[in-house]
Amino acid sequence: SNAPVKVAVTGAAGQICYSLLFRIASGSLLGPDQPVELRLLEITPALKALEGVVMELDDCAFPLLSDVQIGDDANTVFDGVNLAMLVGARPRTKGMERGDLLEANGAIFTAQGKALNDHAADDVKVLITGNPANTNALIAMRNAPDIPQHRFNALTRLDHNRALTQVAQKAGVPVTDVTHMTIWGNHSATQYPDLFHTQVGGRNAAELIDDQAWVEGDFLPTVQKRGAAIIEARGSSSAASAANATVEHMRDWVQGTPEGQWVSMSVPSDGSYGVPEGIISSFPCTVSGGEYSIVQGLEIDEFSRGKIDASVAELIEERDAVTSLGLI
Ligand code: NAX
Repeated sequence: SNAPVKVAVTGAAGQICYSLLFRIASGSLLGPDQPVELRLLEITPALKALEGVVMELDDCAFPLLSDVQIGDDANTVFDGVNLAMLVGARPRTKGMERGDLLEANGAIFTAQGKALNDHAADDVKVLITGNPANTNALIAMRNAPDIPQHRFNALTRLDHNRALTQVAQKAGVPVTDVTHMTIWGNHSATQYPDLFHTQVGGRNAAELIDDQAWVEGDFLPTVQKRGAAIIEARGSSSAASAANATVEHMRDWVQGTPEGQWVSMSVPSDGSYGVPEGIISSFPCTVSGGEYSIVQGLEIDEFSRGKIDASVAELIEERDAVTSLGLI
């Protein structure tokens, strides 16, 4: 049988991981023939709760789960890992300014970037879910100079999936009919879900729906503010859907995207579509052989250009803020 793939997950006692770990261990990430070893990182006060989660993993008797190790030292937990899913982050609490939030997360992602740099396997792929995801990914990437930059991604797949379902419901079709969705920019309320390249049953979604008032007044704000709507309804932030998106992003990054399709991934910009090099921004991507490529040659109209530029401007602001804090 195959040697186990070592998968590191941080924030392992938190709510996203309460779904995520079970999905990984059951084979949703790497398929039904690939054993996995979980390496779970938490802060010291959460280790006891994490032990309880490990008891539940044990109690599932997952055939593919070869081993589980837990700890509060990134250097040990990340040793030899092939995949790293960085979910744990410092949430914004009452009275916290944006700078405080970036600084608190900076401390986490500088340390975890260095630990990955020094201890992860040579083929490591790193996906950041913890918010502010794009900028946390930038911090980790810049603190891991020996790992190729393209191995650092941030999660905008949840936004992508949210947008797919909004379009499917509007068009009255199954979600599988909706393809070529793109989230551009930052995982934040400035993100731009682009309908102009989306297809519904092979037809252009914007033309088929033909309702710009719905696009601007309903579709965009619903997708952009979905996180807040979930909190309002559920009393806590999206967890199972965030875990699902984290699995799907990493699964596609490892196993590839279907021929003729693309997905949204936040990746280090190479300057495509006028997004400045170096920031980690969401693009339409295909994956083959474990390497992603940004889809090239899409026409961007004036409406989309303005929306992409606004979200990119926010990413540049965040980059400048963490630069002046000395985090990158
Ligand atoms: P929870 O607060 O339930 O769990 C976070 C866990 O991370 C806690 O158990 C905490 O102890 C741990 N942690 C904190 N610092 C750590 C460190 N230095 N090393 C290891 N673990 C550490 O949050 P949860 O709901 O699971 O969300 C986790 C993160 O995902 C948050 O930052 C959240 O904002 C972000 N999200 C990102 C989404 C995305 O689409 N990119 C969507 C969902 C979610 O909002």
